[in-house]
Amino acid sequence: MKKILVTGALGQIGTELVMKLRDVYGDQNVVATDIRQVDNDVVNSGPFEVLDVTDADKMFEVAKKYEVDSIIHLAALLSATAEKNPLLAWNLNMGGLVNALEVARELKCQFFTPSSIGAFGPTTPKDNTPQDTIQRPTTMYGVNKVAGELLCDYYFYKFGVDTRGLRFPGLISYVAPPGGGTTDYAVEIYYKALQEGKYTSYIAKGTYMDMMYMPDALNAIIDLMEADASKLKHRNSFNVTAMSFDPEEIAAEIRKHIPSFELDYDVDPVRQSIAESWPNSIDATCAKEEWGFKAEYDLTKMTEDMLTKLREKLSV
Ligand code: VAH
Repeated sequence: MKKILVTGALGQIGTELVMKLRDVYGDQNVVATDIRQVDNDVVNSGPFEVLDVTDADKMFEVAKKYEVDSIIHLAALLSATAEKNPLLAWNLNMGGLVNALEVARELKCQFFTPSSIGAFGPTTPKDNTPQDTIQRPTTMYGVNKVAGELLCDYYFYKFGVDTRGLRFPGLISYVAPPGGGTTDYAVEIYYKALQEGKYTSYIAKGTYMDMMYMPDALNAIIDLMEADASKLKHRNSFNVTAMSFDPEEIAAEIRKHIPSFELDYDVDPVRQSIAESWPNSIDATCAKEEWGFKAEYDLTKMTEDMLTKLREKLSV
C-alpha cells in the first residue's frame, strides 16, 4: 500500500485507522473520506474529501485525483441500525461496496473491506466457529456481509482485484464511539463505570460474543494488506478474534479496578436476538497460519488500558 483511500474515515474504525496509516505511510498518502466533515485530526492531518459512497462518479473522481493504489472501504451501517432500516442498509452497504470494488477494478487498486462475525447465523456451529462453515445469517447486516464476502472473492477470481477482508468481532475503543452495533455495550460499560459506577446492559447475562481491542484490529488490517499474496489460501474473509466474554465477565474485570461497580440488565430484544444468532467464539487458525495474525490484548490488558485512557479522556 502506498497511496490509500479510506471511506467511512470518521467512523469507529476509520477514526483510528486513518491516524495509524498516516503514521506508517505518511500523512499525504492517506486520503480520508466520509459523508460529513468535522473539525478533527482525521480531517486536519492529511487529505480529506466529503464522499457519499453511493455516488460512484464522485468516488472514481476522488480516487483518480489522488492516484490511489489501495482502497480501504469502511463506510457501512452496523447491525442494529441495519435491522431498523434494512433497505437503506442494503442500498448503502451493497451499493457502496459495488462502487468501491468497481473503482478498485478500474484503477487496479488493492482492496480491503471488513466482514464480521455477523456473517454467521443460527445454523453456524456456535463454538470455535471454523473459517469455512455454514453462513445463513438472519440479519440484513449479516446478509450484507456474506454477500460482500462473496462479491469480494468474485472480484478477485473474475477481475484479479487483490481483495482481502477480516471477519471482525466486536471492536472496543476509547477514541471514537461505535454507532448502531450490537456489541456497543462492551464500549459503553467502560464509560458508565467511570462516569456513574454502574451500567445497565441491553445484552443478557450469559451471552458470549467475540471481541477485540482496536489496536489489534488496526494491526490486523495492515498486516493482512501487507501479507504475501502467495501465502493466502483465503481472502474474504478471515476469522479474527482476541477474546470472548459475556457482560458478567467484563463487569468482573472492571471490578478489579472499580470494586463498587454495579451491573444490571434491561435486555433489548432486537439486539439480544442478533447477538444470539452469532457465534459464542470463532476459530482464527487460518489467519494465524496464512499471515501471522496475533492479538496482543486480552480482557485483562484491554480493561487496564481502556480505563486508564478513559480516565484521561473524561477527566475523572
Ligand atoms: C456490530 N460492531 O455490532 C459491529 C460488529 C461483530 C459486531 O459487526 O454490528
